[in-house]
Amino acid sequence: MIWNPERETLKRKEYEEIQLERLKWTVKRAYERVPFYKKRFDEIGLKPEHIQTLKDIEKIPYTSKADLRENYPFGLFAEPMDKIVRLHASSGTTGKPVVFGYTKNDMDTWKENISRLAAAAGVTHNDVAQIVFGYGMFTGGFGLHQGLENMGVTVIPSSAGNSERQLMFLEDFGATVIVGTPSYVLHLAELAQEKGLTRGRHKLRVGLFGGEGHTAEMRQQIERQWGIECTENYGLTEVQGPGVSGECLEHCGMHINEDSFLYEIIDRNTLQPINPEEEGELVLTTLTKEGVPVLRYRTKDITSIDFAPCKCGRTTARMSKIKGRTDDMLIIRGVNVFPSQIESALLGTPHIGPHYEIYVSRKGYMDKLEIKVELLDSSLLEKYSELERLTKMIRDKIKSNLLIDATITLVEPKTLERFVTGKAHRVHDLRNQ
Ligand code: DLL
Repeated sequence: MIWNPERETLKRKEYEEIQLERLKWTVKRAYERVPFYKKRFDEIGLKPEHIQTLKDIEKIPYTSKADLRENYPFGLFAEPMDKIVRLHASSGTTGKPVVFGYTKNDMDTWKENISRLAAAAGVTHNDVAQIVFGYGMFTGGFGLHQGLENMGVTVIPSSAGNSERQLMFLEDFGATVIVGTPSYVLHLAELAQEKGLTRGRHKLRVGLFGGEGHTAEMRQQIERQWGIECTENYGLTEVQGPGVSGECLEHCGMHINEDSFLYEIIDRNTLQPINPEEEGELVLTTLTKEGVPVLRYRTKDITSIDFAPCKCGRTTARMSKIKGRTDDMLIIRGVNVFPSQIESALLGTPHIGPHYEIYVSRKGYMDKLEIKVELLDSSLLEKYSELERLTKMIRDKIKSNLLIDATITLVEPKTLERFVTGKAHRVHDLRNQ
């Protein structure tokens, strides 16, 4: 079902008209109300009136995470605090986080955007959704919560962690939809299997994933284990949280809420805008945000845009699966490697589970890549020749897909870390320590 046919099935020209009108509105407000943007514009002699076409957005300087951080806590707010009804903060690992405020209208738009992506995933008001995203300053829990409740879905706000209790709710409350990071839903699937919580005892049918990437292989594994169909959605705290885009059941990219976000794709090296159908870094501009408008934010996420019509009937442009973040890309002996490429190469290999850790270290001038992979069955550890064969198979696969030699270490089942409260952290780059 299309949640808002009036807004999700427009002609390209109609989207562009809405975008231009809202872009002008956003730029004017940002210039007049946020000293950071005024200063940026004034430095290069740019005035809001200079933005007359969508392409004119290229005149505006990019905004980076550092710019946002420097304005901690409320420097970027375009509304006084009495108009702000909610605060969220980005999950900064170093230094100060970045704080975002939402007005009542921002909250309504957010709900609408989430309802659209959940409807695209086949969720209806008859569903019972268990949200295993963390609540709190992270936008995942509350973001999905509001949008699902807006649709009339019964929401179980169980948050992340306390996995045994999660499974009890899941079974006893009859959840039909599970909402969370793929890594945590995978962990719950394993635990469910251990506890004999199989189909019949649970009613799950849909998984709504987001907050981190996962490969097609990882998704298949989770779908098989739970017996569900999954879609993913994308977003980031800086421009709203979840709700920027979401996949429909055709599984051919994530439909962008084009009336809320303007997207550009830029070349990772030259930082110049490129044809959005080519792969590059996603840059986003908010089109409706009152609390904290954000102009040309460099997301660091690598994707491309598809304008071809989708069989689902929506006409919104689609983002391809995020290949990785520019700052997660590893350069190993001069070769660019995204962790998602390693995951793709690993999963689908017999005898190994979906858990792995990547270690990159340096000996002298030489980079070393080690991949720890969990075996599905520990009895294999006693069969030396089979272990050797499996190790070689994985090494060869990595070599042929990524052109790098890796050391493969097979470890006992359930010995690698599980990610029960937040996003998965599988890459350890030890070179700069
Ligand atoms: O993760 C917002 C969100 C919550 C989106 C729940 C979807 C569902 P942040 O914590 O600010 O916000 O992290 C944003 O997470 O720049 C991407 O690198 C990554 N990310 C989010 N969704 C996806 C996805 C939320 N579907 C950062 N695929 C983004 C890949 C994703 N990466």
